[in-house]
Amino acid sequence: MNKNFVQTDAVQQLLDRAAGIDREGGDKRLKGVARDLVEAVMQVIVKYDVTEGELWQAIKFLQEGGEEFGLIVPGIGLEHFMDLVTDERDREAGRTGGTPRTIEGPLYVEGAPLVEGDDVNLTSDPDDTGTLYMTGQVKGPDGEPVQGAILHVWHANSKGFYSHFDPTGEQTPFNNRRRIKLREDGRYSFRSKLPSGYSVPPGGAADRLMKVLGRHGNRPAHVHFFVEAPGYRTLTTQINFGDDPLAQDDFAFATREGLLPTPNRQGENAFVAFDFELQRA
Ligand code: MBD
Ligand code: FE
Repeated sequence: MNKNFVQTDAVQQLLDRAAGIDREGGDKRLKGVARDLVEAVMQVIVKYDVTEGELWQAIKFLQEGGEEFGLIVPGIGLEHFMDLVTDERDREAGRTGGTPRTIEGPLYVEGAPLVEGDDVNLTSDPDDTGTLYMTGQVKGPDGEPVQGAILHVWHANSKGFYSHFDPTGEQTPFNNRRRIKLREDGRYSFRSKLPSGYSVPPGGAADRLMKVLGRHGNRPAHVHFFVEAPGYRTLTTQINFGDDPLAQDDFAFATREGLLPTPNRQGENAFVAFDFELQRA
């Protein structure tokens, strides 16, 4: 059919009316967003000759997959796209430098225990893996130690499951999740049971989507961080293990240059030294 069909008067009028653009009231910005989103879907329908049956199949997928949108958004690259958008906006504003940001993902939980000291233990539950030892320092743009920092850490257990989201129901709340209050020198050191990579729930919406795209829903072993301190911009980031086979094939596109340390493995334990550099607020 005519590739420009969406541009015809009848369709353009339909779009304006459907988004309430021809009326008073409502939210002006959202009207524009809604209109353009629907228009983009219409363009896809025309380009791919989508049938009515296929449209309803897609709607059914969206309805059933609702609970897994938090996984689907990183899986289709949208969450990492927002990293790239933020980077670009920063460049335009002349804000550069510091540890790269990368996606938060859907598995952070607020309110983890606040702990302090050296070599703090993040793991509450027994686990059969070795131990991850991490050390480093939070610094500012001039190499100065950042004072009053809080390091939020969260990661999966040896089966790739996160507390609060574990289908086996085996983990106590906040296992492998802590907020670490850092000293005035910005240094941190913690130990935690070594995480395995994450996989989306088998047979779920994210898994089915990955399969029809000829992809997989797996992530390399990784550790998430927020780093916050007064006077500095909060950093959302994570490290992915550089020697994980999926280090360059992360279904969530979270791995970035500068965030791929290779652990120093000794027996079943692993040691990672990693410094964070924050931008000033
Ligand atoms: C994860 O552990 C994760 O970090 C992301 C981004 C998506 C799914 C699972
Ligand atoms: Fe994760």
